[in-house]
Amino acid sequence: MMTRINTRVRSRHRFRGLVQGPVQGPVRGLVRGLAGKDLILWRGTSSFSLSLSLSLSLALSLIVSLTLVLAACRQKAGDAATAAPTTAAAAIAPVEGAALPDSAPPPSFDSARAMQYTKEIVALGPRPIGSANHKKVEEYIYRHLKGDAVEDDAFTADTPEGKFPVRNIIAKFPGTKDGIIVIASHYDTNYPLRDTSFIGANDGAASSALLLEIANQLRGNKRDGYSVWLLWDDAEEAMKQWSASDSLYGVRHLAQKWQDEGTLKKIKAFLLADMIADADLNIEHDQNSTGWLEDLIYQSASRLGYQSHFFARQIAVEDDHLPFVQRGVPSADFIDLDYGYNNVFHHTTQDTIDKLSPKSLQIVGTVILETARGVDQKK
Ligand code: 1BN
Ligand code: ZN
Repeated sequence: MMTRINTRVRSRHRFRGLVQGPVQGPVRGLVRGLAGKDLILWRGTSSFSLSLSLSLSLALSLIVSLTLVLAACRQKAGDAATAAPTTAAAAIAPVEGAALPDSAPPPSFDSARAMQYTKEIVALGPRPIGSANHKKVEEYIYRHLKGDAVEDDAFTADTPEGKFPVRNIIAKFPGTKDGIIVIASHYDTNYPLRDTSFIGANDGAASSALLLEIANQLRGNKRDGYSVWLLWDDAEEAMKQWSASDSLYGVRHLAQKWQDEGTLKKIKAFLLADMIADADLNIEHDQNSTGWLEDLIYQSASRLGYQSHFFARQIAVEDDHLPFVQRGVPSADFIDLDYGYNNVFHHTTQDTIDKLSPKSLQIVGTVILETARGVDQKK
């Protein structure tokens, strides 16, 4: 069964094609074309036609190799370009005091391991709040955080479908600086789709797996910068119809709790990951996120050579960062809401592991960590 839930994206501009078309399309097309031609050339039987075929094949290979090298050079140059591009990216300003030394190595991130975690979470099945599978995912996350400083924020949510237990899980990794960077992902799956095979491979599983891999990178040595708190938040999804009161149950509770406890004012940045593993990765330029943090994200992506996956489109996204934005915490949402043509896989049973790529996990994982380093250095 294919069920589709309404999305709530207000698109202001659409200029995706301008950014991505010239860079990635032609190279892929050429490789596919060559494979087809090769097969035809090798069909000849006489030695003359065979050697002619060989020569043609060699010549063609040479041309194709040269073209590929040129295309790769062009892509590299495009990725590394400092000149103002002709898209939304042109509006991204450098973040004052947040420049990173060029010598700093890129952050480590094991994307194969993150992909394996994604598969394991998906294998547990649909995980709507209140279900046995939901409990299994909680246990799965705890198992991977053995020995870490873990806290939870458990409460009962009053929803249009009744009362449900909700649990936010927080793993705390200390740093040398006074302040906190929160990196978050929801782990529940869509409740209205609970009786379908919807498993949210991209929607909840991949970003939760990404956080588990970030935990692996943080574990063991004190971070040279702010403390990082990893947050697996719960009950992000609406129970019936998305509204301010029917959505984001976990983070709304936690933001209020951290405000009451005085934790909120220590948070230097709240970085949210959601829907980040689509093989065709296009992270949105979210208008609800904090401007300077979005600038820093683009700067970090550029430094790693990944900016072609960022900010081709500007939209305003309602997601788990909202209760923090509303309380004045600098916040940003790493989200790709173009999952399949026109986002057709989002909130459907087609949100499955085959649509995802470890490369996308790598891109988002390292850009998040690079952005955290930029936050550490911001004056
Ligand atoms: C993201 C993943 N969301 C729910 N599951 C929130 C959302 C839905 C954000 C639609 C924008 C559009
Ligand atoms: Zn969802």
